[in-house]
Amino acid sequence: MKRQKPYWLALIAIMMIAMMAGCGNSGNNGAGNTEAPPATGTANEDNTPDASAKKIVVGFAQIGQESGWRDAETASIKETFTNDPQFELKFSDAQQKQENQIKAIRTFIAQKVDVIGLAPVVESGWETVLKEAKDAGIPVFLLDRGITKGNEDLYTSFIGSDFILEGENAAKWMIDEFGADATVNIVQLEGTVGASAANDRKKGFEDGIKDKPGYKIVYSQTGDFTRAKGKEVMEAYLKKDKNIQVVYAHNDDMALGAIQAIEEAGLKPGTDIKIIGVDGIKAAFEAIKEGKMNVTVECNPLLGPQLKQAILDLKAGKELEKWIKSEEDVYFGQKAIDALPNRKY
Ligand code: GZL
Repeated sequence: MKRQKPYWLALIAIMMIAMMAGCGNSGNNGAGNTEAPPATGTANEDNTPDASAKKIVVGFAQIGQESGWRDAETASIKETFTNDPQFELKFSDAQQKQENQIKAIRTFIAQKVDVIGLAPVVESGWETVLKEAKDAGIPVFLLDRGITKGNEDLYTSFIGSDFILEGENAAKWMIDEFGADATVNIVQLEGTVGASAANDRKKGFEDGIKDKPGYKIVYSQTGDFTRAKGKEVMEAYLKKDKNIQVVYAHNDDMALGAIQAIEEAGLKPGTDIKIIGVDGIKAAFEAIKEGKMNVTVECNPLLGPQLKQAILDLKAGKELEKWIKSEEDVYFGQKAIDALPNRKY
């Protein structure tokens, strides 16, 4: 009798073809949340990912290296994804240029990555390239800064802080410090022009003082989130006028630059002029301990773990929040001094 080819060979062939068809990028349900990418590879008995399993490839388009906060965020992302064998990280640094971030996203699309992470340097101008990612079925997560409202269908989730609340908290500390009826002249050092973190920290702070007629922002200028520019803007202002009681800087790096300028102008930062920063970098805690700075409103840069969890949740088919918020605090006085030894960045 002619040997029949075992039918099970045909069955394996069919299964192999089915498995091959299941790989590749996920579909897109068009609602901004993308269907979970197909399960890839296998796990060992102890549920550790099998080294031969297809890695989840993450393309991250970072802004640059403008601040201590940004460096901490980059370190968190690199540490999170390079230390986990389930993932492969492709990382790009745009040197503060939106066109470089857009180029990086297009490269990630061409490379057919599984997920794209983006810290958008400014809010506007993302619609075209994020539509390309969506059409390619690649889910996008925004990290730490947002994009123009109305484009929620172009990304899965925004992982980051409530910048309006941070501005409100800065104003609240100041009013508690001086009193509701005080006369206070303020210099505001704004972040990068067009960045959501700058727009919203400005809005929150100005909303916080709008019913306090004695509180006046006598000068408001961008320092582009850098220490050097923060110092430059403060130097120029102090040459014209020294009758200010507060500097409100949209990040600690600009606050630290302003501190240098105030000292070089012969005034005492932290005493003659109160200094308010945002971020909570270690150098700000040290300046508070030295009495040269008064308060830092924390903004958490250690977002790598939250991004990784969101990607795994998406892969598992879970519904994700559109805004995955970071928990933060406000540090001043003895509370800041006590917290300094435990600060991670
Ligand atoms: C906030 C982040 C801001 C920081 C700055 O999420 O985008 O950008 O506050 C950084 O230090 O430059």
